[in-house]
Amino acid sequence: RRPEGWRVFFGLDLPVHLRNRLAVEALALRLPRRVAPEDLHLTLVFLGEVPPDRLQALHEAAEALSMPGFALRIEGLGLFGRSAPNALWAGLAPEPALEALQAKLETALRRAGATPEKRRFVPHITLGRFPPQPPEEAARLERAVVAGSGTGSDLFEVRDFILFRSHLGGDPPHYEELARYPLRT
Ligand code: 2AM
Repeated sequence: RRPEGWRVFFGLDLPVHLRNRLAVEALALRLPRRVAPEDLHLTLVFLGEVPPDRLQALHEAAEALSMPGFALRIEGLGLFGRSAPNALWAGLAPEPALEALQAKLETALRRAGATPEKRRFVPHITLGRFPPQPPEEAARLERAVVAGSGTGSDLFEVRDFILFRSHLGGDPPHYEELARYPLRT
């Protein structure tokens, strides 16, 4: 029997003006389905279902992290789902401090008993998740991604990261902030 768990992940939120800007961009892209502006985020480590009694150890591991703040730049667009895309996202300019935070957090969470899946970290902000699209719509989205890849570059300060609980019950899912961890050395 699968243990009753909370679906949780660690991530970053975005300043409201950038969420609004991305939401407008998502509208202009005419995505099959969009992520609501208040739900836009960048995932650092996805944990999936965690039994509530294991959460405290993960929370303490996150609290013990000591990392400086940094700046990120939203840049470019991308698709997931090679031949039949099922998500469109905004990318981030390469930032070693982000890679370092992600790696340190993942290592700390593993030590605290979590088992995040070992996928390569591709920093992204999902603007839309949708059923795999047929060739014609796939081609349109690919053209939009190419056209949008040089545009929209926004710098923002990352001062903390967040433990989110994901509620799948509704449509769209709702992300609840459980805890926030300041970045400091
Ligand atoms: P996505 O935006 O690319 O879908 C909550 O589901 C967050 O965790 C989303 O940002 C999602 O990424 C991310 N995530 C990473 N791995 C996941 C997985 N295996 N299942 C669901 N969400 C995952």
